[in-house]
Amino acid sequence: MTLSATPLRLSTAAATFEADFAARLHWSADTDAAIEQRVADILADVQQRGDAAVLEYTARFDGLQAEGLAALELTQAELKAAFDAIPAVQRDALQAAARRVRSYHEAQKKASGESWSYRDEDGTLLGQKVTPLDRVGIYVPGGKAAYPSSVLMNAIPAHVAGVPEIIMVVPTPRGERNLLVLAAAYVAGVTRAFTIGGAQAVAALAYGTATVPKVDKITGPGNAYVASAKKRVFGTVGIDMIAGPSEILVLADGSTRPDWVAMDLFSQAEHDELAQSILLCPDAAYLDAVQREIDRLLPTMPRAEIIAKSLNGRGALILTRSMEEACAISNRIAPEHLEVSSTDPHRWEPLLRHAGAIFLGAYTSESLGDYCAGPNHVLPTSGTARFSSPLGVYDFQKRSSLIEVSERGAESLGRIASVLAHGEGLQAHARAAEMRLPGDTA
Ligand code: HSO
Ligand code: ZN
Repeated sequence: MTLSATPLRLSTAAATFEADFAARLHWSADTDAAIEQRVADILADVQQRGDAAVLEYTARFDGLQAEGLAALELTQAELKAAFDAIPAVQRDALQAAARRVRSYHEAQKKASGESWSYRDEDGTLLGQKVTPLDRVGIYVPGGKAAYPSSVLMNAIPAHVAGVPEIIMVVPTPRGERNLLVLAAAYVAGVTRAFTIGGAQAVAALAYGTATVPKVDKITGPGNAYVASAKKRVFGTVGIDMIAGPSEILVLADGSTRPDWVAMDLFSQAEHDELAQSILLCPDAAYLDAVQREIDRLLPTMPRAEIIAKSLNGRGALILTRSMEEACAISNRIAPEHLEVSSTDPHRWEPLLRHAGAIFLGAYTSESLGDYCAGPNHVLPTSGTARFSSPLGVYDFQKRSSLIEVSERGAESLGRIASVLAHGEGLQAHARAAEMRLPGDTA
């Protein structure tokens, strides 16, 4: 059987458009009750038995045995050795990517991650103090989704935020290490690393064990077990988002080479059979041209099977009546990645409100953003870009309000607070404010 990939063809002018569009966008992120139960058991077990439980699960699930959990820690020397062992081109590429990702996040910190304060007319000081988290855990998947680039994208913003301790966990089945992942950990400034994974690693980070220190927040993608574990430990620790399958939406005015666009659609489709690639364009002939490139290029792809499943199951080529309408549909989808493949991307950008990352112009392939442009590649998926943002320095910081009331402020604020406190029936609150008023004698 020869593979083919034929994304659904839709036209906004068709009467059935709304129904077809809704059916194509819909997917189920249903959690499996059996997985939920097993994860709950693993978490409880690690919480109770600590190191011993983590060791047992690691032996059972990853086929990795050790005398004690300490033996599963990678030393800084081992991370450095991994870096030294990879080819020089890879070392250089990792470092070049890390430099750009660092600069971007430093700019992000400057723009919105610094403390601030002001004094009001009574001389009262009001402000916000920004502090980094003390210790964070970064989950790095093993197996088919072991991405060194994701190590950079999680660890660098934490580092830039000023987090002093970054603990990485990475499942390492049968002890076979992924050198590029370890090298990325070295480049990104990971503090400690353990070759453990799954729900047991999330539990170790959330609760702490004799060997694995308890962290304040866990970030990073993982399989269904990891996602379920992260949801369950939320509250005990902070977590980042729970990422769904990758998505790309290309808004095209028909001016970009169709093979470029076809390959960009492939680039997210190759992540996952459930990934979603959508092309919106007001020119039907251009959609035909991209389909021809899909047909021509697919057989050349090592991951053709995943790409075909993704495009056939969730892909769409949508003919719109205008670029304006294409922008409106893009906003409804709120894609993780949005490419504006146009000769005039700045004309359309102001119309685009909901997207994890917006890539402007024909040269801005989404894949450059995945690796090295600088912005983070951990982005909101499944329409959550309507209300959430890329992973950033701000995810590794928290804010404390600062208040210093002057003597005059105690008077003006005290009168307001006293009235409201009495209204709430809270006498101690009222008196605390009143006692600081001039002439209070009671
Ligand atoms: N596109 C993925 C990130 C990634 N791509 C890692 C390649 N490596 C996030 O949606
Ligand atoms: Zn990608």
